[in-house]
Amino acid sequence: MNFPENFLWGTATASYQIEGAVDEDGRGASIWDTFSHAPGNVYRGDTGDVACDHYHRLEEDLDLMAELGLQAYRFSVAWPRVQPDGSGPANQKGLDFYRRLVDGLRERSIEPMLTLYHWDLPQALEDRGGWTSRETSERFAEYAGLVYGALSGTVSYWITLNEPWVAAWLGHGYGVHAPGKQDAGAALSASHHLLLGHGLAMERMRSVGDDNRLGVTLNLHPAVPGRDRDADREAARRVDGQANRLYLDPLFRGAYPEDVLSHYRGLGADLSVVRDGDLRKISAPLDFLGVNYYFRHTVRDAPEEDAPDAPFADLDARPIVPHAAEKTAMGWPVDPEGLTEILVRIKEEYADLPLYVTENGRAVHDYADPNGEVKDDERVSYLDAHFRAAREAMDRGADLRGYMVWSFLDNFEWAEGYSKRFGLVFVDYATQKRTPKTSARWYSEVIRRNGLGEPAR
Ligand code: IFM
Repeated sequence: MNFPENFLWGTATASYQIEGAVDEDGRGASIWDTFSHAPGNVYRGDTGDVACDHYHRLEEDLDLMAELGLQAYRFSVAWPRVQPDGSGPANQKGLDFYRRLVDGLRERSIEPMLTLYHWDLPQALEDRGGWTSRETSERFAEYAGLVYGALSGTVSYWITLNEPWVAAWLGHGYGVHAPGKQDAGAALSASHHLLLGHGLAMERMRSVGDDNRLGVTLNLHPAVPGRDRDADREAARRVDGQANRLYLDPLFRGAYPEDVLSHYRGLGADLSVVRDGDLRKISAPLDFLGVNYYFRHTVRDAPEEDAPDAPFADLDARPIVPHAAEKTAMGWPVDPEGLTEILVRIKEEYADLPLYVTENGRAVHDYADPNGEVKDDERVSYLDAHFRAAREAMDRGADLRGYMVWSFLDNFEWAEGYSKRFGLVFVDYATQKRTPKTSARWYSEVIRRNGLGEPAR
């Protein structure tokens, strides 16, 4: 099974999850520094203070990427390295780090794909209302302009936001991510201001006139009823509304889905922060859409559900994981067909534009065996099945141009700390030794052949 000649194979990471060096070279505090240091928020009290120490091990990590034959690398810029308190002139040392990263990638013929926001908001902006405040959208555009001014000549792929649903709802609705709020109104307002920040940043970057490709990354999940009942079908529609359409509709149709707004109005939460002209900016044309895919939501109607930290409880819905499903170490069901569905849906219902899988991968209970090897056959078969599902979507007309496996390295998995490993490369956090897993060697071969052999079992 082959892929088109220019198909881009790579991996992805994010700043707070790998960099460490949180107090160096003028970096300011982010909401994840604050959140992870507050007791009870992260498994075992883990923080990103050191993480994979990538900030100090840049050359070694770049060499490893080259050795594995990666063609692309998606990373994120830490806003508080560039603007320690979220506004004003750039901190040159912060920009220098990303300049070294990008130059190092180019020297090794690896295409950089840059994400401007992967959740590490400067704490100083949070103190002024964070994403519930319109000012943060404006500051984000200013920050985007600074990074673009410094790197637009060497980076061709620009992603404004990573997974605005997660930042808005896990951060402000259900409180399991920074900044830890549990308030549907705050989640709606954060959603809008994130999208507005995207629109303003796009405008700012477009005005420079460089011939780069600009897009945004959404986490998308098909939502299906758990049982053959109208109540479950309705619950799946509500989940689809909040998880998918609340982002796809404004980006591609310039409007918020009325059924979602009406549900939240019933709970006393609204989108009154929207101003005239915002949706026009949000729906400005994209050069590509980044899709992060992990699993499908199988949903039951659950009117009695009221745990404030349970995603979708406010929709009277509960996602279930079918008993028979294969599950990852996160407890997420393995469901490659969902990737085909979501890629085809974008083309059929929204727009026929270039797509990139900007994240996909699985957590495994990895360990180094007595010979020092990490044999993650489950990850190999997971990726093999998902690459085939992506190829199927292409055969059905989706314009998929590339695939970034999550993740290059094991890293800080947010509220799960270091307990969950997603990397192609194993990280021994005590020594920072990197060991490519079986999946890393297998992926190198996929890239070299630009295709797959017999299905992995
Ligand atoms: O680790 C995260 C990443 O930061 C965003 N997408 C999902 C990954 C796995 O949970």
